[in-house]
Amino acid sequence: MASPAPEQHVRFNVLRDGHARRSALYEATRQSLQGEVKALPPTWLYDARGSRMYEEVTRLPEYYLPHRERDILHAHARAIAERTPASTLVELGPGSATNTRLLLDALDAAGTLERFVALDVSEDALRASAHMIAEVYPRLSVDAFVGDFERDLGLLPHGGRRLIAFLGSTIGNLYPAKRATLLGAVADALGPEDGFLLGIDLVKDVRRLEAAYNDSRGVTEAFVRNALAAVNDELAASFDQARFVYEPRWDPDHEWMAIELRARGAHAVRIDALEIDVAFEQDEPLRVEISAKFRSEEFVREVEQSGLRVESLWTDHLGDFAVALMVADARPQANVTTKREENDVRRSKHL
Ligand code: AVI
Repeated sequence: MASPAPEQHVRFNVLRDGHARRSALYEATRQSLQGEVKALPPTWLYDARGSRMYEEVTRLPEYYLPHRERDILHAHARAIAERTPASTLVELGPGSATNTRLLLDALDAAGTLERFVALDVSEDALRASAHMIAEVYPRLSVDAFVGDFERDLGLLPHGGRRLIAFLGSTIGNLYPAKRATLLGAVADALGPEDGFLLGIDLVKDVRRLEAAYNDSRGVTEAFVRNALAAVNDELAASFDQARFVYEPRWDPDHEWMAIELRARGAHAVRIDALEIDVAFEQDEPLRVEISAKFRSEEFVREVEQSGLRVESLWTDHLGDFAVALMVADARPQANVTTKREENDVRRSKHL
């Protein structure tokens, strides 16, 4: 019998109406541009064009993250499927879901897999990946949710044994306080038999880190600059690309890449839809995102304070990247703060 057309077993759900999502983004944009360090919410990076550009980033040789994560999943997906014989794989922010397929293959081979649930802000990327998965795994039921993993985790379907995956070190794009909130929300959402699989990028040689965000072909720069183009298009803003220099830099105090554009000359940007003018001084940065890098031991302490317990943590042969398999910790939580967290909280209070 021919396999059913993908449309028959992909269900799309929009968790917040478009209007509410847009107004929350606009308000966040206003606040971020008026903060001590001017910033844009990273959501602007992932419009339809930006999501396509990001796929190109993930194929760059300098951008080692997805390649190293793939190595780890190649080596350990089977062990993951054995330890968490999930009937549902939930993926937060799957993008093109390339590495996800290694998990789906392993769970499929283990014979437990029935359902794939994906949650992503980018509707276009989500549609493409959900249909791709439905086509490659015709026996799976696929539920795609357009939403925000920072807010909508509790709205995802429960039931059966779930493996929640958050790959690609996307967690590094959250500031420490939001990271703690997300980890706590995951811990709350996990049932006693569920697992949580998290990909994290590790601290390493600064030159390699900076090259990963400043590739020789300028693909990453174009991806980041697209955030300005998206704001110009949607909010009738006057960002002039020529008046900003792309400048991703390693921040050793916070141990994150600060991905910024620096103003070339003092000037003001008008944002008609928000009815604001944003004045930039000469060399003032506009932050588009951060990408935190982790140290394994501190990371384990950090997640333990969020109510999770690390069962396994695998790294690739170069020690570039790690994948951690966690479960909800049934024990009461100790209230210990690591040195790095104290620093993060102190230094990023204004953010
Ligand atoms: C999505 N995220 C994990 C990427 C990162 O590495 O932080 C976003 C990115 N920005 C520039 N290059 C990649």
